[in-house]
Amino acid sequence: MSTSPRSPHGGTVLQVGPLKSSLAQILRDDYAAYVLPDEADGRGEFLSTHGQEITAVVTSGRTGVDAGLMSALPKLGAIVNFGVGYDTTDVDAAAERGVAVSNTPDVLTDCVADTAVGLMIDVMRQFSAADRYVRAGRWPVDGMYPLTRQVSNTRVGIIGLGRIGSAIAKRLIAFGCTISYHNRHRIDDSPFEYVSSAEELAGRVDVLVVAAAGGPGTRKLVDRKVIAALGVDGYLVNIARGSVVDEEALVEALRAGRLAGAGLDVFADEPNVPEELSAMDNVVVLPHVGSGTVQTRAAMEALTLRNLESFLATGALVTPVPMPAKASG
Ligand code: 8YV
Repeated sequence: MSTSPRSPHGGTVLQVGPLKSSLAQILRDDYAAYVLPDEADGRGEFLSTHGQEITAVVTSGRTGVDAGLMSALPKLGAIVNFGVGYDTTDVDAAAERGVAVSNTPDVLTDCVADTAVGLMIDVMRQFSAADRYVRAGRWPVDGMYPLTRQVSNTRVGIIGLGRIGSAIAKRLIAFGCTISYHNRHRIDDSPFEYVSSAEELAGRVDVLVVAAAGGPGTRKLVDRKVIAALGVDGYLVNIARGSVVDEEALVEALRAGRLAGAGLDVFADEPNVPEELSAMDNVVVLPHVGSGTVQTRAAMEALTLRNLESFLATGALVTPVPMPAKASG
């Protein structure tokens, strides 16, 4: 079995899960990266033959690296994640093994914030539904489209006032919106009102925007009670992770008319979207396109490669994620 570096940049690289095609090609052509087979049989054979060689993995938030895969890669030093969210990677297991993890922050903030505002306008003004109305030839037959809800000057609550949450707030300030937020911690120098629970925040606003990181700490943070507090005139916008919202409770509330509408870029079981959501005109469903522009994806690709190259050359990542402290003993 070969243990000498396979990549001309040093180390041996493994691609885990599908990646942007130009990135996958660079990994293959310039880094001589292996690709982890999808099917269980091929994967087992690949790992027993090559698992010992791998020093760096490149993956995305869609796939990630779990503890089982990490244990089959004993020389792994870094997991380089394409995307800001890395909830599909087991960071506790990575910390235990001394494996560093990087993501692609900042470069996608503007596009994801644009998407949140776009979803908010779309769901409140019903542009997608009104577009369908025109295309279905209903305007000359049924007359003017029903009136919708004003976006400017509304009260918006943001769950997760990090980079993306703050960029959403900045945009909505220009719309005259009043911003308040809920976060793990109060942000000392924030100009916005901090609300200590998601439920209380939901009860105070017209629109609740979810911008919190996914993972076990935020699982179903927007639960039945939060949705009930948002109420019949409230709108939910989610550009974070489907796991942050109790999707079943959301569908039930929308079906019963207990929520005015929802704008969703992310879902609990992507790419599967509950049929009921797709059928409602007061719901806008997008196929997880938050960062999906040519410019932003190119910047994400470049930052992913900078992290990989830096790790292979120096052992340090450019944009490492904060790691949990190693369990003692
Ligand atoms: C990406 C995202 O589409 O960055 C993230 O966390 O959700 C999106 O920007 C996705 O992770 C790429 O696979």
